Amino acid sequence: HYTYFPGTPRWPANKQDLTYAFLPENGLSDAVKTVFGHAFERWSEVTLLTFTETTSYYSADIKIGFFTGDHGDGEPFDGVLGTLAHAFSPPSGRFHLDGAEDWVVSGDASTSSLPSAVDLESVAVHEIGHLLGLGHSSVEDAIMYPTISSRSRKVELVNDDIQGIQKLY
Ligand code: TQI
Ligand code: ZN
Ligand code: ZN
Repeated sequence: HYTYFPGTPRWPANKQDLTYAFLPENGLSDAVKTVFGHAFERWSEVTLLTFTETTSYYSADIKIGFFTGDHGDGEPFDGVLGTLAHAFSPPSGRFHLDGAEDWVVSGDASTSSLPSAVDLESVAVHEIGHLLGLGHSSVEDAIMYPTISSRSRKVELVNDDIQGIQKLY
């Protein structure tokens, strides 16, 4: 079953149209940005929320960046595997990914030559759930279940995820 963060934080009702931006210093490719776009779409398809990319990092509601090691928020990244990413509860909008991971942007992590390959869209869909206010789910198939088998792809919301987000928004 789905959960929420303590106090059930959510984006305000008058803020259904959210913007997101990528940390300019990361210089991300269009291919990487497209993966995040698809991940946001999975949540906008089942809610009244919309997600629009903006080039203004500092005014965006959701700020996406890749960082390595200590990056100033008290939750340092740990190199390959371990913590892959973290996102904070609403209305923080901070979405950080570990730049040390072997992110798979297109193609199939399960057939990667790297044993540490991690599917970017799978992690993005999960972290966006956190950004919107979902905690972890006890349903194994749910996007918000707290583990993912290595080198696997899990990007489809299941009923539990959908019920959780639709009750919130
Ligand atoms: N990052 C953890 C996560 O996003 C961070 C975390 C731990 C957390 N406890 C939390 C976030 C409680 C919010 C609330 O769950 S992670 C997965 C999964 C991670 C893990 O790097 O371990 C995914 C990131 F679910 F597969 F284990 C993405 Cl999909
Ligand atoms: Zn961080
Ligand atoms: Zn999580």
